[in-house]
Parts: sequence; C-alpha cells; structure tokens
Amino acid sequence: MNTRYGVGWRLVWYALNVITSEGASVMSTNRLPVVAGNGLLDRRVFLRKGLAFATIVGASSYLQEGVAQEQAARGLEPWMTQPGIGFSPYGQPAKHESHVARVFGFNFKDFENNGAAWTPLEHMQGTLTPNGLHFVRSHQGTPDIDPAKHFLYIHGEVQKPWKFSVADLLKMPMESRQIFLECGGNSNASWADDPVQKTVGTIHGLISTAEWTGVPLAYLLKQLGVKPAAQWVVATGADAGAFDMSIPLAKMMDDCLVALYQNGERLRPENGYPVRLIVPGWKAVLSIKWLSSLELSKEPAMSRNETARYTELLPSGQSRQFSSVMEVKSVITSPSHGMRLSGPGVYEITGLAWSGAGKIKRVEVSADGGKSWAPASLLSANLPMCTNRFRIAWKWDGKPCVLKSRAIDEKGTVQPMRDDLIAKRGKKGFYHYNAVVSWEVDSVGYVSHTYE
Ligand SMILES: Nc1nc2c(c(=O)[nH]1)N[C@H]1C(S)=C(S)[C@@H](COP(=O)(O)O)O[C@H]1N2
Ligand SMILES: [Mo]
Repeated sequence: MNTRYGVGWRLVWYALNVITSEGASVMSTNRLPVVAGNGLLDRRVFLRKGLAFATIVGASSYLQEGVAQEQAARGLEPWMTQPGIGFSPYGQPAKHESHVARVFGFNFKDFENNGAAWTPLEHMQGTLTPNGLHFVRSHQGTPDIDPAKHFLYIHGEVQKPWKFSVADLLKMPMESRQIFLECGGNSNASWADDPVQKTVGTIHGLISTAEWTGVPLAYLLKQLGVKPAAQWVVATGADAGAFDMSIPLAKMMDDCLVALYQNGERLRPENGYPVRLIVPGWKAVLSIKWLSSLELSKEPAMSRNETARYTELLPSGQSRQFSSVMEVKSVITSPSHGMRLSGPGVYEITGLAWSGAGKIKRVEVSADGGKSWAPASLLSANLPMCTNRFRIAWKWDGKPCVLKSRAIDEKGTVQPMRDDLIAKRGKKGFYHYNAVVSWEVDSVGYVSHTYE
C-alpha cells in the first residue's frame, strides 16, 4: 500500500461491483442505502445475510480462477515445510509489526526523562491498548522500584493510619474495570493556529485503555475509618519528584482503585509498578503512579501540579482549577493523517469515542465537512469511562472532501466544534482540548489534518 510515513493502512475494499459482474445476487454500490451526504452508507447492509460473506476482500485478492487452483499454483513457503521455532517465556509482537511503536516526545527540559510517549492510535483496532503501547507521561522517568521495599501509607484524617506492603494489597478483594486514561494535555497541539501535520497517534495518542484490576479505595478507607473532617485525599508517588495531586474524598470513595494489574498482568514499570491509583474518567494526572502515600485532609495540598500546572487560563484572565472530568471526545483513526485511499470505492471509517462523564450515547460521522451527519455503529459493550469503537461504511467518489466525527455522551453533552471550544475557552488553556477533529482527503486520496 502506498502510504505516507509508512503507515501500513489495511484498506478495506468491499468488492461489490466485482461480485455483481459475476452475476451474484448482490446490490451494486450505486443502490446501497446512503444515510448522509457524500456517500456515508448504512453499515447494516454489510451485515445482512448473503452480503457479509466475501464482499470484504482486497481488490487484488479477487480470485478469477478459484481458490484451489490459485493455492496449488503458488507452491509452498518455507514455513509450510519445516517445524517453527520453540516456545518462549513471554511472547512478543510479530517481527513484521515492529513499526507499531510509541512515539517519544521529550519536550520538557527541567528534569531528566520528563516527557511522554504517545500511543500509535492509527495502528490499533478494538478498544484495549496492549501494555507495551500504553501511553506514558512521566515527570521524572520510570523509577526502578523493588516491590519488597515499596509501601502504601494511608494517614491523615483516618482513625487507624496504616502501612500496606504490596503483598498485603495483593491478598485483598479486587475489582476489574476497563477504563481509559487520558492526559489532560492530550490533543493540545490542536490549539495551534495551523493544523499540525502529524499522525492521529502523535496528536491524540495520550489516551489508552486497559482493564485495571485492584483494590477499591473505599474498601481500604472503610477499614481504616475516615474521620469526619476529611474532604480530600493527597496522593503521592515514589518517583524522584514526589509527584502529588489532591482528589476529593467523595470521588475516591465512589470508584477509585488501587491498581496492581493492567490487562491481566502486573502493572508495567512505566505505568506505575507495583501500585498505582486509577481515578476513572478524570484527567490522568490524578491517577498517581508508583503510589506510596494517601493523606486524608481537610484541604487540597495546592501542590505545583494543581496550581502552576494542570489549570487552564481562560479568556477572562482567570484560570480553571480542579477541572477533572475528561470531556466527551472522538477521533477517526482510519482514514487519518498520512494515509492514502487507493481509489474510489467503499471504505470503513473507524475511530474511538470516550467520555469521562460516562457512556457514549452516539457517534456521528460526516463525509461532507460537517454539512450532514450519520450515526456510526458502536460496540455493544458500551462501558462507562471506557473508549468505544465506532465504524461506518463510506463510498468515496474520488473527490476531495473532509471527514469528521462527533460524539455525544450519556449526559447528552455534544463534542464541541473547534470554533465553539475556542470561543468559550480561548487558545491559551493548554489542557482539555476535545473539539471535533477533521481529516481532509484530496483528489488522489491523501489524508491530512485540517481545521475546515
Ligand atoms: N508518580 C507519578 N504519577 C503520575 C505522573 C508522574 O509523573 N509521576 N504523571 C501523571 C500524568 S501527567 C499522567 S497523564 C498519567 C499518565 O499515566 P501513564 O504514564 O500510565 O499513561 O500519570 C500521572 N501519574
Ligand atoms: Mo498528564
């Protein structure tokens, strides 16, 4: 596939026209039900019996002479004639997939290894992020923690201040939840006056989703007895900067986890091994990694991270503070910047939608720059505070156009247009950019970032 940046985009080509010319009883694409402007199609036609089967094939793999003849003619590949390699203690991705990698950006100079690694959203499907590709945002690098020497201290406004070893925590009752983490600074390149020409992962990849397993914080705090004066919990990590943030006690009691496992295995070092906090739906800076202390207090700590950082300067000159919930958002991951459509035909548009306020109610897609919109299909497992994947079929006629997606969450909040977000929040807020993302397709099929 001829793509820019070597993005190996797997083109989905529904070869309906080819099949039709063979006389099979299928619709031609000309008669497919169009649900919005510029060729957005009702995806259900592909799932109907008799249509779903082999219509989804690469144009090049349409077999004129039939499967058996073609297979015989090709002969045997080396791997078909000798035993493969043996077993390994910990599996690795296929060597042909080594281009699927996080992108680093060490853009802060104050501390060594203060930086981020973005998840390559353009290479991914489904909703879960493999642990090796989970985004990383660390202010002082990844500490090399010996779990036998790591403790979680819970103190302050509690009846019984307590010290938990990692072994203690591992014996406690646990919960598992699929939760996205999104850095408050995700997508912030989009505040720039001109659209940055980078891949979807490099602009929007400070979001990842994992199934986190750990001890509900409410369980721990109830055992220790919360004193009536407690209103906040100051969480601190064991990394060199003693990274700390204040979280309202009510949120901590509601749904926060002291996480030990990430997608079924123990946390990755970069993501907080051996213990991290998970604060569902709220900006990921609150999900303190390498968690070593929880201090219950009457007031927030007013730490550097919640005053000088992670606040948003508004046009009024005032700043928002404790802006916690990650607002409703979506982005088309394919086709997206750097990819190329190989020619007119039917494609699948797909992407991710999420909201820190709960579930995703609807995702709408536009193929005509926002003039008309059609609802995309969503995964039936629509979990709150978890990414949901959307998909819709689209017949591209080969003309330049702009693709957009817009999510609506269960609270009815609609993802804002860029102009509306800027009118409300200005351009200097740095954090919480959640506006509709637009990708422009040119007449030869190249996809690039646009604000149109
Ligand atoms: N101890 C500690 N916790 C931390 C950080 C950190 O630097 N140190 N970074 C925070 C920020 S800004 C984000 S966005 C998330 C990132 O989590 P991840 O690296 O597991 O994706 O961790 C948060 N927790
Ligand atoms: Mo962050």
